[in-house]
Amino acid sequence: MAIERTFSIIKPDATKRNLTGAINDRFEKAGLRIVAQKRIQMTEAQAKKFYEVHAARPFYGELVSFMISGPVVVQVLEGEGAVLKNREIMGATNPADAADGTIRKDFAESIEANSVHGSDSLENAAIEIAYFFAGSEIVG
Ligand code: IDP
Ligand code: MG
Repeated sequence: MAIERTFSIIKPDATKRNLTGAINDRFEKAGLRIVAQKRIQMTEAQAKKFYEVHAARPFYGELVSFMISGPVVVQVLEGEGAVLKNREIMGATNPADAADGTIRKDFAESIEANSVHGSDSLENAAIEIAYFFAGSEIVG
């Protein structure tokens, strides 16, 4: 498999509980390299645009409020098959369905406050990375 880059967010529920390092440890132990990272307070406009694909879903408004309820850590992860690998490390959206040893199984509070975001395709990864990072901020 090829070396890929994927986009990751450590969500407000996790930054609030001081889990940034514990989550990053999962990525690094699985062979993903953090090639860009910054802690930011997302604006409402940024969160709305980022989750625009879910605009018609009943949870959209609450999701946007949650994502701006505290700081997040946005990241670029690089490695062999990084997009799929990160989805595996994260686990299922609902922590109740997530496999043992995944980030969401071990850390998520609920289906909404589920600790991490990860791109679902290589195409979306490129779009999401460009939304938060300049090329010069990514150092492989
Ligand atoms: P994903 O993060 O596993 O890719 P998506 O279906 O893309 O899951 O949903 C985006 C985010 O929206 C989820 O990570 C979660 O925070 C939130 N979310 C998804 N489904 C629900 C729901 O049924 N209720 C509340 N929040 C949800
Ligand atoms: Mg998704």
